[in-house]
Amino acid sequence: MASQTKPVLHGYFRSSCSWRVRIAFALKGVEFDQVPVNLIKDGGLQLTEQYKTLNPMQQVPAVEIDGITLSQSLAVIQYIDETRPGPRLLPADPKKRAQVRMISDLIASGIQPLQNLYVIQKMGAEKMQWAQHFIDRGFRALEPILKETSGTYCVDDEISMADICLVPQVYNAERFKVDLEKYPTIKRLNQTLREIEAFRVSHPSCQPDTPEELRG
Ligand SMILES: N[C@@H](CCC(=O)N[C@@H](CS)C(=O)NCC(=O)O)C(=O)O
Repeated sequence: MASQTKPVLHGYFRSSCSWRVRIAFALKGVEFDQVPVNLIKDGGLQLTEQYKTLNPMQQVPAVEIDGITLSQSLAVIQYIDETRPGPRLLPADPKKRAQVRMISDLIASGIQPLQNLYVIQKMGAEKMQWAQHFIDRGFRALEPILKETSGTYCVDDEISMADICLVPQVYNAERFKVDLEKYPTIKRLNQTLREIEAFRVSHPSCQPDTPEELRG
């Protein structure tokens, strides 16, 4: 049962996993509060003992919602979908639903963890090449899958959790200077999705903790 209290997102403006959750809230029209967790300041506030009580993995996001605390953005998105009215984020059709999960997992398990801050910090001077390599590897797999499953959006013509995962991952790819021209379907879907209000209001450039110089 959805409580009257607003959910609280503990996140970081530039974290792709926090952005996923912000998009899901926006698509469903759910108001929420944000508590910034600066992943860089003082070595990373996600590593403090205090934050560890919210998410023992010491990563963002963590979401306080309906009396529970959830981490893992895909679990959060699915909980929001199951408890809030508004457009469904997973299709009713089992085949399409499986395709949405397949694409979401490919990004959330197969790409993002390999270019996450904690991992690339261990790579020293090679961190750019490392991140590019694993994003490229994932996008090479994602491109033919999306060519097959997409309509206007990742799976057919309904916005879903797959789209919620795709756009923040493309943002990361751009940060790490991956050449998107090699991935025309990914590029097309990203361009279409970026025009949608829920993706725009949740963008890293306009969050409460976005530094002045990165605002736009
Ligand atoms: N599977 C997790 C991954 C969370 C994650 O990797 N969060 C990143 C930001 S996108 C993080 O907190 N990184 C901090 C660190 O690596 O120390 C999810 O989907 O929520």
